[in-house]
Amino acid sequence: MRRRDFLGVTGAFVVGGRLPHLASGGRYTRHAARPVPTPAQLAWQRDELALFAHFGVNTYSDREWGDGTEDPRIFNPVRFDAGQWARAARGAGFRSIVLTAKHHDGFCLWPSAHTRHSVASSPWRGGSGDVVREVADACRAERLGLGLYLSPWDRHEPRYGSGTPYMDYYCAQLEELLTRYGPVVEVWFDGANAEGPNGKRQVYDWARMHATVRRLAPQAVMFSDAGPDVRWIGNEKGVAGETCWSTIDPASVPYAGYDAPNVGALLQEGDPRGSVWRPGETDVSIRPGWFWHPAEDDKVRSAENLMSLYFSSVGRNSKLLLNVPPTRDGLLHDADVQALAAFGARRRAMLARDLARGARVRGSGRDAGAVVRGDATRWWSAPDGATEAVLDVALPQAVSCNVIRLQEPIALGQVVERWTLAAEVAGGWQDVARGTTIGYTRLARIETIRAQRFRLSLSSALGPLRLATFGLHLDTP
Ligand code: FUL
Repeated sequence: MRRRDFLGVTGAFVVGGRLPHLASGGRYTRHAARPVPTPAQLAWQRDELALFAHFGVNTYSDREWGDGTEDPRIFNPVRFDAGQWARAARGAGFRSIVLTAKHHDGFCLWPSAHTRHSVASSPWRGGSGDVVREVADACRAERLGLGLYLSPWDRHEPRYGSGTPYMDYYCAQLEELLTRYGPVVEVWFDGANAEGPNGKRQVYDWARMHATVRRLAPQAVMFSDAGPDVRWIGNEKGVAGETCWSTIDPASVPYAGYDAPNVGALLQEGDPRGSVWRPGETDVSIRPGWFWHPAEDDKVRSAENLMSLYFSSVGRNSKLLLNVPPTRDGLLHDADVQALAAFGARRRAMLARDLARGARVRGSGRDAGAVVRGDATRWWSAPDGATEAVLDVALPQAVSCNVIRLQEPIALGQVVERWTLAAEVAGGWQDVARGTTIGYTRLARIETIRAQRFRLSLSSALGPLRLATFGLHLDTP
């Protein structure tokens, strides 16, 4: 397909600064157009790692879900230091912190003008503290983005279940959060929707919630099972699908909290035929619970375990949102800080050395050498119309590696459906890895091999075939 064909067929660029849609033509007949990410979705994905911080009255009551009757006076993080959270996050390679400004119990970590159920009624800092402000300031100091979780389910607020009056309350709180604390990069909507203090259930006005965020924080991505910008990955185990498309059919998960037998798998894998770009976010906790519990101090995931999570989330075209819950002191626990640091060091060491960098790459099409230049914004393109292609990679000498890193230039969409990697090892050519989707990043772990020549076969694609990165790494404990 020639470039002018697909511009001519659609006849237009997409509004909002996006790249042009890729329309059908020539031999890419399965789809009329491939969705592409917005700049905010692209930036969100390239960050790879975000830290989740569940903090609130549950931290003191030792519960996972408060029932809304908690006395605000239990909240007193006497050694509170958001700088400690942000430094631990930054040092381990995380790029943002998503804070539970309000969880299901309704207690607000900022002094909201619309309720007394907040830090203002706690003894912390004599009732003049503001957790959201201090986390926002700490994020700015460490050059981290700020994300906020505002639970729609509110088990304290009497207006919950009343319809519009509760939505007025909820949106007024969103407005406080999105206007007082500087730019917010992510708004996290939880789909939980059970009864409130009056035994009534609230019908959430998602359209109004989304419009409020778009108006006040156009730069933010919104997360929920149903997006609209970023989707839940369908489980809390830290596992994206081996096959993971960033596209989905919006009708298949119409609203957050939607329950159907196949929804988990659908969110985990996405849908190659999906009409919208809605990449998956993998949220998982470093401990068994989301909130801090003293009994879980010896159940913190190890660096090895966190590496596995990295491979099963970021390495499968998702983003990792790792929860590290602050303690009653208002600090991250030493065990968690150490695990984060060890994970960060190991990930950095693995990525710092790309053994394929500068290799000689042969393949038909344009600029095969781009895949080993370490610049994900440049790519190799297979010949027009090709839905399969081979890249031959020859290194100056044999290397030992156990991780393959592939990236598509996702600013142009996601198309690869199947790939195989062969290497010339002692006994001859052998297939060493194979997979389905690539997307932003596919990391494949293999047994350590020593080889000098590799052959990547891309054997099926839904649109123009391109690759931005072919990387080889060695991950060592
Ligand atoms: C769930 C909530 O019910 C949990 O408490 C936690 O916040 C998790 C991230 O989302 O839906």
